[in-house]
Amino acid sequence: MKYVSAMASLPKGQVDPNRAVIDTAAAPLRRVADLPPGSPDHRSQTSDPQLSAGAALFARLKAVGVDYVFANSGTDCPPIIEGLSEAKSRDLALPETLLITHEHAAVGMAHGYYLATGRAQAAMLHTNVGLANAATGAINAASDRIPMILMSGRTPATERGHLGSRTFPIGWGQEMRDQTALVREACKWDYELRFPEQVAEMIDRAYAVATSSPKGPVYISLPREVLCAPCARSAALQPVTMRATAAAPRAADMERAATLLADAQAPVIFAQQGAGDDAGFAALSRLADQWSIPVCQYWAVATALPTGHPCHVGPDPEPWLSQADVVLVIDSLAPWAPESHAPPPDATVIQMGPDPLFQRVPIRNFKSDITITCETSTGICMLDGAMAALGEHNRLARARRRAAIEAFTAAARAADADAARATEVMSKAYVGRCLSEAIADFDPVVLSELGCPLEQLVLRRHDSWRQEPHSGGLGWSFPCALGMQLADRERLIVATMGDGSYIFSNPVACHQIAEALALSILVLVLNNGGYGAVEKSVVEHYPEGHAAAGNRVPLTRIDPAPDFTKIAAASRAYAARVDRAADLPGALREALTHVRERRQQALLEVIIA
Ligand SMILES: Cc1ncc(C[n+]2csc(CCOP(=O)(O)OP(=O)(O)O)c2C)c(N)n1
Ligand SMILES: [Mg+2]
Repeated sequence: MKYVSAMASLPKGQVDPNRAVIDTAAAPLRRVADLPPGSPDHRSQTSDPQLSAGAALFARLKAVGVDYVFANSGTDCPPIIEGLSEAKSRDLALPETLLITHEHAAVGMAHGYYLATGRAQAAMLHTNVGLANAATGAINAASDRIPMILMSGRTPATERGHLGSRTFPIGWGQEMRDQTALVREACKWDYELRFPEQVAEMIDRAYAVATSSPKGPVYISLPREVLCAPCARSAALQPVTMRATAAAPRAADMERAATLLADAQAPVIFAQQGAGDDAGFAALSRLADQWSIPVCQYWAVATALPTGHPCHVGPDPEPWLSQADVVLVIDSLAPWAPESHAPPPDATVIQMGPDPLFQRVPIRNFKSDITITCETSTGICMLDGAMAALGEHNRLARARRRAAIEAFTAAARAADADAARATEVMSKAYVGRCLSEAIADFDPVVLSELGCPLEQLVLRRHDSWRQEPHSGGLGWSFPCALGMQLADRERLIVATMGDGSYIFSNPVACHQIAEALALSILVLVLNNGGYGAVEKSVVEHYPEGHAAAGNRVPLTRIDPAPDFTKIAAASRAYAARVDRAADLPGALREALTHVRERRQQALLEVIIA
């Protein structure tokens, strides 16, 4: 049944008679059957091919480049589900739509899919409640600057009289004054669909804004009556109207940065978010190597250099920062902790990246003498080129630095190896080293959410490691791994996480999704019986305090713990528990056999100190 607006109520000359227009504010909707036969409104509704707005929505998502809509449905969805079926029956090109059984997982999968492909995806959520479940994932996506289109239904505005009006109490129960407020701070842009014919241009704009630099999630709210209304098919299928933009640096700033770094006596580079892509990774490796500049990854989220690179000095800003004369900060939210570290007051600090001042963060006062807005990889490549053009600068200083860096990294790697020794109760370091050996022959991606430490892994690619975003919304790594595996079924994806983080991920939903979509990831749960990070934080704040003096720091133990292997086994995963250090290498081999050869998801619960 088709509904159109009463066009008589719209000012003359403002309406394209070939389009169905809905004016939700002013005009009551009328059924096509109620229009006088032969009237222009009736003709425009019956002779012009039309689509429901719900159908147009999916076709448009495909047109802009969305491969998957990670969806969780609800009573706001009839026009969406009907629209999808309608679009299918009309042979429109559509994205894959997947039922994802928890919204947190839906957004986490879009996050992982983007990391694996560089292609932004969409999540369809149920009104305010589904959106609330997705909010942590949206905060994480914003922190990692992951573009995606988040959409949720809006409870019907009308209480009667329209297709899509409220039908039972949930229509009132889910009403909010400002539904978008649930995710607005995590989103770059948001909009509530008002007219069905806006669908195409709204999606074009949403996608272009999300994927423009600095990238991030956007949100669209979709009222049910508007989705039920028709729009012109031709408008929905017109060519995409808007394309994304990228950041480009000012050449003069780049040259100044290159000269400063080349002339420096004690330069240092910070790069928390990695090097952007293969080209950026190779350029940073070359630049650091040729100029003998230490690269520090304090609280790394992604790898910026191969882990074995001679200039990869690890996570500690000392001794480099306190002696530096030139500091290059590449896309790092908090490159060091001002409470503990600082560059000398006269050091020159260069900050570069897609949003080098992190403009949405209210307080972030890291000095920036030269500020360069650029895509990370492009900026590194340009800097590498500009420095290479300077030739044989500073050769003596480079050689001196090289010797100091190599002595430092040799000692640091010996200490890492020592920390990874097998002990009676396993450490995270030991698990990390065993994992690294077990996966050495693959081209893995390792995710760590309070899981295996970067220092213990041998990694060679820019995209072979991710840590949880700095927003710290736990439960991120499991769904992120699922999204990565969906994007690349041949790659080995290993999600390593704490027992707390595993529970935050809604593991029942995640294992169900892995089975339903045949995503054979390996999950390592490092079980220390609770919230080790919280406990550590309490003891560091109050080393002589009452909490530290007691047997147990309150509010940090998961006791009794569930049997993690049974949660996985409920979805027919391969699952095993490892208590003894000596058993871990064999257990990893066995789990990998299931993952690689039998294409079965696997979980190892590893008991650690
Ligand atoms: C959604 C969410 N809730 C709570 C926290 C606070 N938090 C930070 S670390 C942590 C403990 C994590 O425990 P686990 O994953 O087992 O790692 P562990 O610290 O024990 O190594 C918690 C609860 C958070 N970051 N995110
Ligand atoms: Mg724990």
